[in-house]
Amino acid sequence: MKLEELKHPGLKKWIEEAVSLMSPNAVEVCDGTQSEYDRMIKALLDAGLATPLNAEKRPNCFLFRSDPSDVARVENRTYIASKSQDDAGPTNNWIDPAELKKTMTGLYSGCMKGRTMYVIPFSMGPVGSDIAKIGMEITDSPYVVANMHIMTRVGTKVLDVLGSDGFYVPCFHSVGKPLAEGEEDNGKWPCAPIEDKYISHFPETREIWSYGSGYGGNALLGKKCLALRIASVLARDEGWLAEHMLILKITSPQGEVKYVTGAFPSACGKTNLAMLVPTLPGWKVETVGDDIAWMKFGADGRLYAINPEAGFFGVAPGTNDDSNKNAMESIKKNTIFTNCGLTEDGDIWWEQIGHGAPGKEIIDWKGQKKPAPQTDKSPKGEEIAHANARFTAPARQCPVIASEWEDPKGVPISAFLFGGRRPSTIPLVNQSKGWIHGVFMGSITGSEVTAAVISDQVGQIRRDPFAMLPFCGYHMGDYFKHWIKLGQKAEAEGNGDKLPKIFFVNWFRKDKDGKFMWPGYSENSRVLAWIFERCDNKANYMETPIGNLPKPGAIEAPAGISADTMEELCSVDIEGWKKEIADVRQNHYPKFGDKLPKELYAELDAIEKRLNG
Ligand code: SAT
Ligand code: MN
Repeated sequence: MKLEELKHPGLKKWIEEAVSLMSPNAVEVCDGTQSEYDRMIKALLDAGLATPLNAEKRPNCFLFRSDPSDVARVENRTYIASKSQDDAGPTNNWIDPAELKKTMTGLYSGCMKGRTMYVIPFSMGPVGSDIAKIGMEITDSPYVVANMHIMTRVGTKVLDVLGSDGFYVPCFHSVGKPLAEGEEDNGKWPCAPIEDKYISHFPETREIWSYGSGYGGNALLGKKCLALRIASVLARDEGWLAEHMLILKITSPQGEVKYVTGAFPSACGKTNLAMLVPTLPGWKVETVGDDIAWMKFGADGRLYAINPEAGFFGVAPGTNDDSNKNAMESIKKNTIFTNCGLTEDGDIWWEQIGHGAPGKEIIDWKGQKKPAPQTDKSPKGEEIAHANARFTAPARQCPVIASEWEDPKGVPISAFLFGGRRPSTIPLVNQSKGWIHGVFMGSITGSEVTAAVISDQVGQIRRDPFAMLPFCGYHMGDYFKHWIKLGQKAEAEGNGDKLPKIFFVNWFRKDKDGKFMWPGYSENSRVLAWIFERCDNKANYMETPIGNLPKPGAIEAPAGISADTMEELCSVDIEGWKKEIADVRQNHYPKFGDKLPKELYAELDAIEKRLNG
């Protein structure tokens, strides 16, 4: 589509300004069609950046290898440039917006020479949904266009909803590698050196400016940048919630349906939980979303959620038929793979894929030939796939995608789950005593640091409140306050009983020998069933100082788990909790200074008193 055909004068002007700043060879407005997708892939094949996979094994699938300096989100180059530093808060990187725009305008100047500028009109959420938002991403990367086709809804239908004066979030993206006359990418992933990479957010003007990276959340700007960092600010201002949460549909043996969302820090198996295959007879679990939930109150006082995304951008290593059969099914066709291994028979491979690689040799994520692994493991430091290798797959290909996953009005939420990797202290499941106690649970969410992460912090809890620490576009203390206020408002309006119930879960308890006490994965369905029934005030529970826990026998033990283990998983570790409270008081809450809501300190005091009482 041509620039002249656009019906939105503001949009046209914005694009024209970008063209004069970035100097591309050509400009294309994306229409979102299959032929456009195919054209992007063709351009990437011609540039030597894409490898087609075996068309019989993985039809319409392509493998990419990024630059070793460009393999993940770069948190230390990610900025929240609000006018006042205090609005960004202590947990975000801040630069004055005027200064940052000056620096980045310098970088953007002529940055698309030798390349085509693509303008991607995209909708986060079903096109035209009241909860959805429109973004416009200007990019010089056909890889980004192809990924955005899968991850969001792209094209002319979005422009139709936008009309001549609709609101959109303007997003600039450039890989930061202009091409000289006659120069081509020639198989080399284009990006800028780390010190020139910027992933910038301007909350007041609702803008995103990204430069220098072509990878994942740095470049696919609908995901973490728009759907979380900018959307969290919109949600604060407009009275809704933009959360880093999966969305599940649960059906009981009686055919009753409930929807729950859940926030978990990275590496807690969120995508696996989103696609769980229940072991509990008669129960059914289906997927609405695996990463992000946008939630608004409906006229009936209930909270409705949509998945703003249209695809999965999942971590490949560790995904196999046991850990996530439904993800394995979702990536059988029409999928983009990035930084995976390439087998002799033209298929992808990664660590813990569930089998060795066929033939004699394999090509690793850096493009080097290595001996084909006989098992699905590799020695540390010699991985074939990068640890953050990804698949980009359409959500509609998931065998357990819920039929209503694209319902524009969203699905009514009955429960929120919060959880992390906690080898001690935190029970298997714990229902909050009320809304603010639930906000407290969200605020202390975190995982214990293992030797694999940061050596000098092993054993400490790395808190990731609401799993939003890298994704909240404003001060986290104000974010807690926003959560508290939403609950208070619902209660004041007489809708307190319609608020989702809040639960703290922990699949990762270990015994004294360091062995996991709970099998996790499919067996988590037992916990989901208890939660489901608690939402109707059913299922046996006991009141404790830390919340409502399942009574012994309320959750039937999975095969091989003793009654004693179940009891330990569902009991209060008084001494452990006293330490937890002290850690929150001394090391966690003070980080947020004056903005930490007093209601949360009161909650801390109340729990401590009950533990001592
Ligand atoms: O690269 S993404 O930000 O999209 C994925 C992630 O880091 O969670
Ligand atoms: Mn995520």
